[in-house]
Order: sequence, then C-alpha cells, then structure tokens
Amino acid sequence: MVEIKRTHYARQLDDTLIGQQVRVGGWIEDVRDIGKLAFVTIRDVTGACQLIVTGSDNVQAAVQVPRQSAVVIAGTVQKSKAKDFPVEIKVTEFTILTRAASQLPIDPTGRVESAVDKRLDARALDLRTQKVAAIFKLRSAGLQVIRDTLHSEGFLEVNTPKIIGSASEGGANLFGFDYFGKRKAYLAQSPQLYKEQLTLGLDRVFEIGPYFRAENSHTVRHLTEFTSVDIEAAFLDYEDVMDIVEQVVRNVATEFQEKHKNDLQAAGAKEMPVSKIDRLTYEQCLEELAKEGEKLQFGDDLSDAALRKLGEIHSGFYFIMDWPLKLKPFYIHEKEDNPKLSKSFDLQYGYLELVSGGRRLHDPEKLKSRLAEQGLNPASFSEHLKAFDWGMPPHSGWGLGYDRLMMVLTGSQNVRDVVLYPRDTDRLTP
Ligand code: AMO
Repeated sequence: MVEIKRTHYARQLDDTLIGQQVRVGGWIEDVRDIGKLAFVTIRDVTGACQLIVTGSDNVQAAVQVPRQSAVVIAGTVQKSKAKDFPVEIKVTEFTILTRAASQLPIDPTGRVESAVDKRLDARALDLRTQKVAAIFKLRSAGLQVIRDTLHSEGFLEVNTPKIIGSASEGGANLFGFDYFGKRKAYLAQSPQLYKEQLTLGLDRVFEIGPYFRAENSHTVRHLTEFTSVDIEAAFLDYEDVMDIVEQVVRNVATEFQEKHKNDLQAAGAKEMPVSKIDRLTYEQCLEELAKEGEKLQFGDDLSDAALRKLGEIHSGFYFIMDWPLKLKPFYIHEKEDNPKLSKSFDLQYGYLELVSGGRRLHDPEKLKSRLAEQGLNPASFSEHLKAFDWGMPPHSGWGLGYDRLMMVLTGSQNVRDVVLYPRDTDRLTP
C-alpha cells in the first residue's frame, strides 16, 4: 500500500528540515533529465519544490511520466544549488498515483496562455495555474473577512430559500420552472424580502449566497448566477449601512495587502488602499456629467455611457446616493425632506456598480401604495406584507456583488476570471 499522507507541503520545506525524511504530494510540473539523475519540479497548492531523482528505475519513471500527473514522493531534504529553491529532496520513493493524459487542453504552468473559454472548459486543471489559484485563495480570504466584520457588528448569518413560489422583487429577470407539475417556481434573484422580514426577530442578518438573474446581457460583468453578500439591519438608516459596507470593503482590501501580498502579486493585482469613500448625490453626478457635456434630466437613469464618464472622473470607489425615488424598487424609503428623492445608494468602482442598498419602507400602508404605484399587485406580495403587520422595525440594508468586488480587488477584467464555474447566457458547463 502506498502511503499518500504528506508530511509537508512544498512551501513548508526549508533549511530547518535538512537531513530529515519528508513525504510530499503534488503534480509533476517539469522534468530535466541529465542522464544519471533527473531534476523534477513538483507543485502543490502552496508552491513548488525541486526533487533530485537518482537510480536508473526512478529516473526512467520520472522522465516518462506525463507532466501534471499526480505523484507522491518521499526522500531526504538537502541544501540546493538552484536559485529558486533553498532546499531540495533527494528522492528515495517515487510513486505515480494518477497519470495525466499526454495531451492536455491547456498549459497550467502559465507559459502558454489560453483564451478564457478554453480555460473555463478545463477549469479544474486551470486552477493549477498559480495566477488562477491566487484569485481563488483571495476570494476565500475575502469571504472570511466579510464574515468576521459582520459578526463583529452584531449580524447573524442566515440562509434563505433559493427556490421561491413568487417573484421577490417585482418579477423581472426571474428564472421560472415547473415544480412537480403542480405549480410554477422560481430561482431567487435576491434575498430581499426574506432579509427584511428577518429584521423583525433577528435584528441584524447577513447572507452570502448564489442568486439568479435571467438577464440576457453577455458582458464582462454580468452572470446569470452570481454570489451576493446581503445585509439587513433594524434601527439603522441608510447612511449607517453605507458605513458598514465601507468598512467591509476596506477590511477586505487591507487584509489582502497585509496578509496576502504573494497572492495579489501572483494574481497580477495592484494593492488598493481604501481610504474614506466619497459620497456623491445623484444630483451632483448630473452636474458633473453636464460639465462633461453629458446632459441628463432629473429622473433619468445613469446610462452605461454616463457611468463610464463618471468613472473617469472618480476612478476608484465612490457612492452615488439619493437617487430619484422613481428609479428605485418599491421597498425603498423616500427622503423625508424631499419625497422625490430616495434614501438609497450604489457603491461604484469607476463605471462598475458593486453594491446597491438603502433604507426600506417599514409602514405596511405606504408599502402597499408604493407597490400599486409601481404597477405591482399587493395581493401577490401578501406573504411578505403580513410580516409588516407584526411590528416591523425601520430597517436598511444592501446587496454587494461579491464577484464584482473580487474582479476589482484582483485586477481582473472579466467577472468569469473570479468565478469557478461561471454561468452566463451561453455557458452552463462544466
Ligand atoms: P441589485 O439588483 O442592484 O440589488 O444587486 C446587488 C448587486 O449584485 C450584483 N449583481 C450582479 N453581479 C453579477 N451579475 C449579475 N447579473 C448581477 N446582478 C446584480 C451587483 C449589484 O450591485 N435587493 C437589492 C439589494 C438591496 O437593496 O439590498 C438588489 O438585489 O454588484
């Protein structure tokens, strides 16, 4: 029986181990045959290490094994003359566990670049590329920071249904399907209504989960399934939850700079210190755009072109707040001193919208009349509306597109680069 359990990962090998027996598992990256011995580089998720293989059988095995095959090796650590490796392993046991095909669809060493579609078709292998693995290490680290930040602010993590019986935010962009031949069901486009209801008993909640949008937009920032971080908090106003999202983004960026420099570098990302984030009103944006020759009327949505122009003026993170009420969903609260405006905001990075949120209506009568004003039937929201008769507290929240945030923080140009198995208008596999 082959012992497959490692004693060390590649990154843990250093000169404190010289003279010791170690067992390392990974995949073959390179083999240099120099006759009586072979230099082999094997890589695992932490990095690479160099092996010295001697003895004609072992050298033969090493030379013949296809690159990317899974191996486990045992040997003694010794000092290395190679400039990239402080130590190397003189191999005593060399076991090929699974041979890789000799023709692979992509080159995971990153030396030969492949188009994104080709890489996505071979995603599991693509993750052996250091740059790609670094992105997903950062993605995982970011989620942990977000959870820690929100827990420390008193939020509970919750899980709400993704299969729902009626349209949650008004019906547009929903994927519907047949539910056991009995009725129609839908995939949740956001946890909006649930998270609002949960403030009634749990006060502050957050959810990190997949949401689904039947948007027929094939762009570098749209997916049909995306990951959102959603929060909702009772007894907070919209500017309070803007403070929280600012803190979340700053903490993630700071963690990346302080603890994940190597991954940022491998991902090809710049460090991105997040200082105080500017808060512009919608009307200020109209003025700035007018100065640039982009004339919009109050009430017009900010088009892609307008956002691109604003993104040139404000190249980093900035908020756009106090949007016209009529541009916002039915649950958004008006500004008390100017009911044409709303207590709402988006967090932008350049042209890219990362977050939207706001203060919500908590008065059931106001909510019903707003539904009617927006052409929605209050009767189809009866399940939701009943919670508003149970003492709904005032509340505010936001939804943050995690894939888009990762795009920004890892310097990726396409949202597909930061999602393991992206779903878009064309792609449903792997
Ligand atoms: P919204 O619809 O603006 O708001 O979505 C929130 C954030 O989710 C991200 N996002 C997407 N990311 C990738 N592909 C998509 N198709 C996609 N659609 C949205 C964006 C966006 O800013 N219920 C509200 C949030 C709230 O008010 O709490 C909502 O869903 O980054």
